[in-house]
Amino acid sequence: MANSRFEYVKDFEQPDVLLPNTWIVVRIDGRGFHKLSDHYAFIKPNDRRALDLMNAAAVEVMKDLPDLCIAYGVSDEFSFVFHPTCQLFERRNAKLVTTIVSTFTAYYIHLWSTYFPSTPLQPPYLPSFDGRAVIYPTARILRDYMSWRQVDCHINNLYNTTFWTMVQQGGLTNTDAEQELKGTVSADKNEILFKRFGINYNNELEIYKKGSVLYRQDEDDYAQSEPKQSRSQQEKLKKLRRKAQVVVDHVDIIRDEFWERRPWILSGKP
Ligand code: DGT
Ligand code: MG
Ligand code: MG
Ligand code: MG
Ligand code: MG
Repeated sequence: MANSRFEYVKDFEQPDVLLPNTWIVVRIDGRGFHKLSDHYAFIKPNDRRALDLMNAAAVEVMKDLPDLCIAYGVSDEFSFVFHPTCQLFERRNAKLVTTIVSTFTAYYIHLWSTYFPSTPLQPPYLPSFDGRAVIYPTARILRDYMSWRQVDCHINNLYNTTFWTMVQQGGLTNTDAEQELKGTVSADKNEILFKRFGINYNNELEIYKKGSVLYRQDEDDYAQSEPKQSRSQQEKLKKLRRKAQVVVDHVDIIRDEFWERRPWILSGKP
C-alpha cells in the first residue's frame, strides 16, 4: 500500500510480544456468571450441562489452535497452555488472548442449545468471557500453576457441596450454613457431609472434584519425529495434531503420574 501522510499513526501501536521461550497460559473466565447462572437456573453447586458446555467449547478451541498442548477447566474458567516453542501470532499477547476468548465464546454460544435445549439465550444475559495471558519460565512452575487451579477446584467444590447440602437437604438458611462453615477445615466438612447426610465426598463425581483436563491423545504416531522439519513436514504434523483426538479427562494433575504417563504434553514434540 502506498504511503500516505496518515501512516504515522501506526507508530502509536505498542508491541506486546510475550517473552520468548516461556510457557504461555491464557486464562479465560465467564463475565458475571454468578448472575448468568442464576438467570438460567444452573443447578447448584454443580450443573453438569454447564460444565459439559464449557468443555465442549474448549475442545473446539483446542482443535482450532493446534499449538495448544493442554487446557484445564473449572467452574466458569479455562486455562489454555502454549508450549515455550510456540510462535503463533509471533507470540503477540493481545492477538493470542483475543483469539482464544472470541473463539471460545463463539463456540459456547453456538453449542448452548445442545446443552440447554429448553432454555434459549436471552439478552442481556448473553455469555461473555474475559481473558489474560501469563508467562511461566519453567515446566515446574507451569505445573504449579495447574496444581493451583486444581486445588482451588477441590477447595471450592468441597465448600460448595457442603454448603448446598446443608441448605437443600438440611433446611438451613444460607446465612446459617455460612456461619456454621466459618473456620472449618476439610476434615470438618467431610464429617458434616458424612455424619449428617450420609454423603461420602469421595463418591462425588470426578468432574466436580477434579475439574477437566483436555489434551491430545494420539500423539504417539508422530511424537518420535525429528525435531528439525521442513515447512511442509511441519504443516503435515500440524494437520495430524488437528486431527488428533482431544480427550476430556477428570484426573489428578498435581502428582507426577499424569505427566509421566503422557510425556508428549510437556515435551512439545513435534
Ligand atoms: P466475574 O468473573 O468477576 O465477572 O464474576 P462471576 O460472577 O463470573 O464470578 P466468578 O467467576 O468468581 O465465579 C463463577 C460464578 O459462576 C459463581 O458465582 C458460580 C457460577 N457457576 C459456575 N459454574 C456453576 C455451576 O455449575 N452451577 C452453578 N449454580 N453456578 C455456577
Ligand atoms: Mg472473576
Ligand atoms: Mg466469572
Ligand atoms: Mg470464575
Ligand atoms: Mg485482519
